[in-house]
Amino acid sequence: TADVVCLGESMVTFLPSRPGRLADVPSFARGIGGAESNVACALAAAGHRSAWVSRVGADGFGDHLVEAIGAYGVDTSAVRRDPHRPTGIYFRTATDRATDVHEVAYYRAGSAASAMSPSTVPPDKLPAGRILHLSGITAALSADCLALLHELTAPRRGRPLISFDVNYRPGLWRGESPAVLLDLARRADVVFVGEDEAESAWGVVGAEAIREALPEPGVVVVKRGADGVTVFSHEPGLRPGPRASDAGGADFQPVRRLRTGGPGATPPVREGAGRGEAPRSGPDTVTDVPALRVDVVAPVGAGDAFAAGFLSATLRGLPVRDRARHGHLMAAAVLTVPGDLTEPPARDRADHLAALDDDAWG
Ligand code: KDG
Repeated sequence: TADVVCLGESMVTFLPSRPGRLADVPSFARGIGGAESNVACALAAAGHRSAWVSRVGADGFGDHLVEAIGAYGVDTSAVRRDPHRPTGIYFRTATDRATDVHEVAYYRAGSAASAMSPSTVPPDKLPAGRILHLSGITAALSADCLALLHELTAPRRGRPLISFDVNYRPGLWRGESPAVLLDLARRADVVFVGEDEAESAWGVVGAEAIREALPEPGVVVVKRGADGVTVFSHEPGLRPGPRASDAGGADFQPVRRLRTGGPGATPPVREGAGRGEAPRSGPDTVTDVPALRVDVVAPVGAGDAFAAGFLSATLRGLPVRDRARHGHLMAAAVLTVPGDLTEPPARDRADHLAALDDDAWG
C-alpha cells in the first residue's frame, strides 16, 4: 500500500534560458512538471511511498516523464502509454520579480492524459493508498477527466482519504465556469485552496467565507501567499500508519482559537481514513500559520510542495500547526529554484524547524 497515490497529467516543461517575453526567449531547458506528480516526487524524496497514476504518449517525452518521476522513487507502474495521443508539454517564461507574472504556453489539448476516464483509469484498479491526491487541473482537461474525478471522489466505504488541491488554472478553462471545482472540493477530506483562486474561480472572498463555502471537508487549508495559511479543521486524522516512521497517532492538538459557532463549525466528519465510515461531529479549529520569508525565484511548484509537506506530516500524525509548517518548509525550498522540484529539507532538520517557537516563525 502506498502512503499517497497521486493522479493527474504530467508534462515535459521547458524553462527559459533567460528572462523576458516568451516571444524573445531563444532556448529552453527541459524539466518535468505536473502538479500531482510534483506532490508524488516531493513525498518520495521525503521518504514516503508514493505512486503516480496517469497516461502519457508512447513517445520520447512520455519515456522521459516515466523515467524522471520514477527516479525520484515514485511508483509509476500504473502509468499507461497511449499509442494514439501525445504527451503534453508546456513552455514558460521566468517570473518577473517585480510583478510576479510569468507566461505559460500549454501544448496539451488532446494529450494522452486528457483521455483519462473511468474506463481508461478504472477506479477499482488504482494502486491502494492511504491518501489519494487529486487536483482541479484534471477537471479542466476533458469531460472524461471530470467524470473520472467524480467517480474517484464519490462517497464509498473504504475510500482513501481524498486530498484535493483546487489548482485553478484560468488558461485551461477557456472561459468556462470553474464552479465544478467547488463541488469536487466539497467531496474531499483535505482541501488546499489559494485565497486568490477562490476569489477568481468562485467569487468567494476571504478565508472564513471559503470555509463557509466548503463546510464538509475535515481540513481546509486556505493559502494566503506570503502571509501564510489558515487551516480550518475538524477531523481526527489518519489511522496510525503501518511504518514505524509514520506511526504517531490519529489526533491533532487543537490550536489557537477554538470556534464553536457559525456556519461550517460542526459539519459531519468520519472516523478513520475516508468517507463512508461512521460520522462524528466536532468543533472547527482555526489555525493561522505564517509562511517563511524567502527570496522567490519562481513560484511554480510551491503549492505542490506545500501540499506534499502537509500530507507528509499528516501521515505522521503531526498536529495541524506542524503540518502547515512542514508545508511551508517544503514550499520555501521550491520557491528558491526555477523548476518545480528540489531536494526537500532533511526530516530531522524540518522537524527541528517546525518545532521552533511562534516567534521564530514570524
Ligand atoms: O503546480 C505546478 C504546475 O502548475 C505545473 O507543474 C504545470 O501541472 C501543471 C499545470 O497544469 O499547470
